[in-house]
Amino acid sequence: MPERPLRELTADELLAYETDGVICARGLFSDAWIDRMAHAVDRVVANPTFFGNVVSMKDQNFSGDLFVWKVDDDFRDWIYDSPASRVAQQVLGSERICHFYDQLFVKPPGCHVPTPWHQDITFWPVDVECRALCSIWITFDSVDRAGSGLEFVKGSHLWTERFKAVTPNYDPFMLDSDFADAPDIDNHRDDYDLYCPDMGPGDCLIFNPHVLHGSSSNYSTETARRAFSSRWSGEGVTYEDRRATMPLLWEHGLQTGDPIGGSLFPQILPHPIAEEGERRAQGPQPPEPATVKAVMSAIANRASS
Ligand SMILES: O=C(O)CCC(=O)C(=O)O
Repeated sequence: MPERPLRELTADELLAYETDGVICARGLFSDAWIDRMAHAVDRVVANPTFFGNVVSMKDQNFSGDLFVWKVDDDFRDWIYDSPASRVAQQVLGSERICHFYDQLFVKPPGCHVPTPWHQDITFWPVDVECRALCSIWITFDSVDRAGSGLEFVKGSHLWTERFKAVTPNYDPFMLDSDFADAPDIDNHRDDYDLYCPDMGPGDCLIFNPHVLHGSSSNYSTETARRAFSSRWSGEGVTYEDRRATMPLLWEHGLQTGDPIGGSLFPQILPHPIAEEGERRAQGPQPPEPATVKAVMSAIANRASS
């Protein structure tokens, strides 16, 4: 069973999550977890997964990766053993917690790749009005705004607009949706209640899937900005087969309207389900070449149509 966090979130933090859509929480994870995952991030950056090679921008030193837990044992253990699921359980107030997926965002010193302003929900193959999801973004370095600290528009999770998913490389596949462009926050910064806390290694941001957020280039010439998000789903989140959402490279067996769960989105709390984790427990599970081929050719067809 997952470990308990070093402390529970306070009532004030839980209230701020509801009103602002984001909180910065410190002191939840042990040094052992922080060290272990910092090393794991370095290893994955040096040996990206198939997905990592697709989403990284190697010529600009930006490394991204997704669903790393399927092939890397430290990331798998983060899901099953670390306190992250329990933190999500507290934030979402949900007894059942499934792991949704993990995503790396690594910007070495001088990596001039901003993350455009976006809402996460439109990236994901779920009903866009589902609220019982959260991300836990953990940094392994000291970050501030100029060092590509993640920045949020407080309260924007309550807006009714849904915006286009925009990736750091402006992937045309993701942009091919009917949602509106995100507002031009950077040129109207005074119009918004912006939040970008200075953070140290092991601090995390916990945020709502509808809150607008983004980050600048890493302007530091000395400090790397290594971070990853683990994303969690509570009760009532349903799968939706919608275009312009992140491709899923593993069979999941879900149809539109089904609750999130199963071998790609395993339940962790109140307890893991043996059959869901069975295949992964036997060893790394890279995607099947046939599934990758089918997904990549669907993307290429959309891009050219
Ligand atoms: O780290 C970043 O620059 C982006 C993170 C992000 O957008 C997310 O985790 O949802």
